[in-house]
Amino acid sequence: MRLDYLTIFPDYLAPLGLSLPGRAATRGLVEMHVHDLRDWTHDRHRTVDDTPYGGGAGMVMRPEPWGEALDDLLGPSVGGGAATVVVPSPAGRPLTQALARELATRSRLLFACGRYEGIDQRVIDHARSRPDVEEVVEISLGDYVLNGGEVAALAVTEAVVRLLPGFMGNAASLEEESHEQGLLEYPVYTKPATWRDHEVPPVLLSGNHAAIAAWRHEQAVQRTAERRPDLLHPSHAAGQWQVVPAVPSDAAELHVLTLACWVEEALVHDDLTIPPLQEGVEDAVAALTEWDTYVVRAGGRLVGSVRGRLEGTTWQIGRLMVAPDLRGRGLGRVLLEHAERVAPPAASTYLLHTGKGSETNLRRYKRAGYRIREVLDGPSGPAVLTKQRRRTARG
Ligand code: JD8
Repeated sequence: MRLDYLTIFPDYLAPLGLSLPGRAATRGLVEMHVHDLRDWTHDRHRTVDDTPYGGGAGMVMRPEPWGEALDDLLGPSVGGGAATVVVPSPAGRPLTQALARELATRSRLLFACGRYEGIDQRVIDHARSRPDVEEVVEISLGDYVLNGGEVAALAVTEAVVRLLPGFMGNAASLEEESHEQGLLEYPVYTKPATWRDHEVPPVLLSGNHAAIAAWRHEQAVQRTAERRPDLLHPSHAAGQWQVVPAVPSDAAELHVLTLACWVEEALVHDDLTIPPLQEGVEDAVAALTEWDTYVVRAGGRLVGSVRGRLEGTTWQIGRLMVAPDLRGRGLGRVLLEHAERVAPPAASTYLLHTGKGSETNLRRYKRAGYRIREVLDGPSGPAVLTKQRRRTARG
């Protein structure tokens, strides 16, 4: 990923050379270039600001230096493809983990760090019209006023670069993070077990991973309820997703959710031929007679589903889907565990498919014990994954 920064205070961005972004640059994951906007002025005083039309306090940043800088930095001489122009602004979209994940998919980010009362609006309007600009994203760090965009540029850089593939040693740890799960962090502890008469919660010393996971989830939900109830979704509060057998009247919503979930897969693989996108509502109705299908509703909305059918001794699990806005809350894991649990006694192997390029899905299935058995040769594969069924006391 290429990162460019336009600012009148280049030294303010010196931290980019340190710790996380610095390491990413050393490892060739990113290349960062800081530019002084005054280099695109032509008067003796290198003027970048002027008085606001319509009057009022303060000064506004002149459009011309920005225009010339964009011409140079986005021109063919620099290359690197179309850029996403990130404009920190108190009037911007709040920076969230979801937005950071989105920006981490871009090949090039160009940060326009404003000062004074802000940048002449025509610079943003002009940037939006440029063919070498993929998108202009105005971002806010939060509902408080800073004096410029540099701090936000540093924060966005850190939130994005740490998500780049290959950066965080084990990507799995990213998944567990708060905001990824839509919950706040649970409390963490390290040695000594007793410190200044403060004990570490005994469950953490128990070695019982299921109990530790349950305690941590409970702590995360509790903290979120206390500090950020706005993040809590009814399902978190309930802590229980209700997985129930599908009924014929679910078919239409199942069809809509299928399209919503597989359009992403089709885009990843540039393959609109994948079966879920070739089906209509009538196919969803028919499938309910061929597959044991289960759904989850939240707030009356069908937000998740999975299905299974027996082929010999193989329990085929399919169409595991979670509404895009509810990803990262553990519903996918609940649906997969349910699909495995309801497999008939004759089933000794679980089998499922996913796009060969669907990194997140592949990672999740591998973490659930699945292994890639083969990759079919379609545009999106798919990858075929299997897992041997472990017999529990209940068989
Ligand atoms: C960019 C100029 C200063 C802002 C007059 C103070 C972000 N969360 C955030 N708060 N403030 C900013 C931010 C502030 C900026 C600029 C971002 C460029 N200023 C202006 C308007 C009021 N002064 C921000 N991200």
